[in-house]
Amino acid sequence: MSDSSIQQQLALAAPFTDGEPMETSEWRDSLASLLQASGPGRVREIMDMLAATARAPDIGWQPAPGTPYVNTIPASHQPAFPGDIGTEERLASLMRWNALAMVVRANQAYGELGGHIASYASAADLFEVGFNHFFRAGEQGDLVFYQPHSAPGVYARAFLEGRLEEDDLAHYRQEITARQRGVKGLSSYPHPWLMPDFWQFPTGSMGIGPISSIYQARFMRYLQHRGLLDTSKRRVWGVFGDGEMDEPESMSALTLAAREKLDNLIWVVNCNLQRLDGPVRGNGRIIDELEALFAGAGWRVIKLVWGSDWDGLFARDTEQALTRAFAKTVDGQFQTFAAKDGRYNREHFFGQDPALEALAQGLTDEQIDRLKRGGHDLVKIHAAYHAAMETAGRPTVVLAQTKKGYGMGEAGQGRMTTHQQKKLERDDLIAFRDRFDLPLTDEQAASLAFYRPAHDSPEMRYLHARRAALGGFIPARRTAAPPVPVPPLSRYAEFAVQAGGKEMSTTMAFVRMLTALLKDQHLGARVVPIVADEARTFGMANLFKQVGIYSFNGQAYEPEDIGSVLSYREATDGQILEEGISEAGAVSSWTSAATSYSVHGQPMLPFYIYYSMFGFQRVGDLIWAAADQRSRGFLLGATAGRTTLGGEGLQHQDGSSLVQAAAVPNCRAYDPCFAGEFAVILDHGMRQMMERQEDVFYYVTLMNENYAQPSLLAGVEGDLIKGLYRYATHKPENAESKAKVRLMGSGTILREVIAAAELLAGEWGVTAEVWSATSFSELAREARDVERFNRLHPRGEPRVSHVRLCLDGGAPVIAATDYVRAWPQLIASYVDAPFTALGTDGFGRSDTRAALRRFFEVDRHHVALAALTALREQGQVDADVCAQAISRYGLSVDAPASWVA
Ligand SMILES: Cc1ncc(C[n+]2csc(CCOP(=O)(O)OP(=O)(O)O)c2C)c(N)n1
Repeated sequence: MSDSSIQQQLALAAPFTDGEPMETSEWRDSLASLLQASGPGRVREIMDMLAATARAPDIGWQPAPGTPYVNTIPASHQPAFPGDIGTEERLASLMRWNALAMVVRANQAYGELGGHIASYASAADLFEVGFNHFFRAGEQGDLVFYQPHSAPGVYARAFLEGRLEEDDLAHYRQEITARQRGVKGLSSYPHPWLMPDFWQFPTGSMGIGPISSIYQARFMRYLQHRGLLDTSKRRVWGVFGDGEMDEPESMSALTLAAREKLDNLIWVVNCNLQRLDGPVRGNGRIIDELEALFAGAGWRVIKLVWGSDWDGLFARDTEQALTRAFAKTVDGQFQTFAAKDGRYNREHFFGQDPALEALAQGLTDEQIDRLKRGGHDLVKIHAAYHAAMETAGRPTVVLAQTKKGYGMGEAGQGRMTTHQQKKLERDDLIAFRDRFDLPLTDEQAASLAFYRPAHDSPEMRYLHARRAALGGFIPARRTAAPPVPVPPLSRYAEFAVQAGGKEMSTTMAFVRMLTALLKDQHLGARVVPIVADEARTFGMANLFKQVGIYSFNGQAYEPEDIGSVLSYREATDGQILEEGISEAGAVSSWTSAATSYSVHGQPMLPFYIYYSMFGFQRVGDLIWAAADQRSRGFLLGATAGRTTLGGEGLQHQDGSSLVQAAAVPNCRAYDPCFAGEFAVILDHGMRQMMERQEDVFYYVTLMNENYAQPSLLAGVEGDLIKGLYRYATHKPENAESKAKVRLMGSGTILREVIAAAELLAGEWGVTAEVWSATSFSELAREARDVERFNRLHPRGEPRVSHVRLCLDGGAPVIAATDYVRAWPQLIASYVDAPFTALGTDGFGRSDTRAALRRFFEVDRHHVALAALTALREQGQVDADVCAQAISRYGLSVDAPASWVA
């Protein structure tokens, strides 16, 4: 270490002056000589020893959580830059230009399209160093999560790489028009659903990218430890915003990443100090705050604050005036410095102290203006990434200081409004051209011409050579994976299909099927059971011992229940992902497994089972992102329904997850009542996803209510999958009346519906058909298609939906479920008969199942009354009959409705 470097390190303590300066100085000197004589290792030893002493209770010393506002990697420790800086800077400038041109063009043409310039302007160099030196492509490549608002820059690079054409760029944010014109069209943000060959991970919703990246890194370890795939050389990179770090999801798994020693994970936080409205921490320093947070969570933190041209200033700054000034400057002020010119910076930053003034003396205003922040300096960025790659045993975060809207000059750099700046005037465009020395005429700049150098130009040869060395282009998404054979139902679900009246809950049936599937020769190893601290609730404790709980470091303790057959077993090759009380984490794990077919070419079949209330309602946006990512797997909403989960009450009883699931285009949602129905859905789903490779996933509810399970009726499988099949017809014995109703139910309420049909036939002389509605959303989806087809083909043979086919004729339909009425009402407009929906609208509460069903008016008596009422409205029964039913069944007519009570 050089003398000046030692001085620099030691002087970081310089601001701490005290009443005994001589003594302090002696301490500092002795540390300096120790450093010089014995090196940093010895200094660390001595400091550890002193720290241990000073932490004694009667001294009570605690280390300050942060380090000064300077680069973690000193100039003296930087590796040589392995590339051609000039070429890389020129390429970066071209990407900046094309990205900007893409956004401004789109908004000149259609002001409503939106788009962002300033985010990528700040992140361009962070990306470029990654693309030129670190992000590896191919089967053994890295996984990269891109800051969403920087998407234009990623497209601009793909354009230079020859993967996108001018026409594609010209259709940024115009996917529909583009397709009509036979060009690609570029999605606003990374969306695998919209660009399935390109984007791998959706990051448009802040916080989803960060948490997903952690669980992806963890899932790579899981694949490795289970012997399924060698992922040891691969890394997960995430480039995120400093504002984005405010999201709870961004933060929630930091300790997991450190605990599991995920040194395959590198985050780069683009600290441009601004978010959408203004500064991220105007009155503080976000980099320092994040440093303390990440370091506390166990990450390696690399601060990348200042660029190379500050090195000389630091070297000359013997009084540490810079460090002191930074310690006093808050981000709101740093932002103002970014927005203002060199002269302002000279006056207001360097002018605050004679020592600083002296430092700036040799610099012109122009040079001061061009002093780079760390995140805009390729050499410094490379040094930080290089150090991150060398880090063993923990994840790394690079906190890179940048300027938002870098290079946008007056039009945007550091401006409060820069996030949404989408239009630039002619002068601004020409100034940008000059700022980045772009090979464009005034007219080309003003008309926003895209620019791609000739194929054999040095820049293009360089760009291609770099990517070739790193395995090819990224982002790139693989769409196909090897199919995996699914065993016949009879092998794992015969007990459910031929249940013969045996009592069990559908949850128990699922666990039994899962246990059997785990033993299947082909599929078994690919099954990933996932829980968020509820395995025992769902009767899955037997799996702990059978397949083990994944733990990167095995089991370092003797479990209390070691002798038991259900013993708690953690193992490096454990198969269950036990995520603790983090639904966000569990669903992120699920997504990692559910996209493994694409991300790793390894199809996996995840089953995440959870309290249904804590699914779509709690982590709906993560599920939406999983859908965008074309996930394949099963989400199992257990303890589902609002009257089935008796005593748990308001925050546990779920009445709406199915409605939310219905709104996810590639989610197939089912609410089966019987174990045999569940088995058919499971079989169908597995074949669709694992064999036929369709990009769908399943949400299926499971109940904890035990009841007699009938055998599956013969031949109903097809209709059951469509969402509706006839289960039974109850006819009155001596039927005089021709009155007929169709009763429909799903989940456990089907049993009340069956009982209501018996009442109607037995007590009221009404013929009642019972229909098991396994999926209102599938019925509605198909009916919607049919309706649309008929509308668009007025002369064609009209099609008939499954709902219509099942429910032809005018007999009233009564649908009752354990969910809000909106769930059965999904099909209301496709039914050609009077339609009554009963449901559990309102807040849940604790009571017995019977009391709850009475309260929500979904019990057999209310179903029967609803049927009689529908017949009354058709003039088939008298009002007296309904009144009699109310009185016979003791139904309260004054109680407030469940949705107001
Ligand atoms: C969950 C969510 N909330 C809000 C937004 C809207 N939004 C988009 S970008 C942005 C600010 C991003 O700031 P930062 O993370 O600092 O990134 P920068 O663009 O400054 O680099 C906001 C609030 C979003 N995309 N996702």
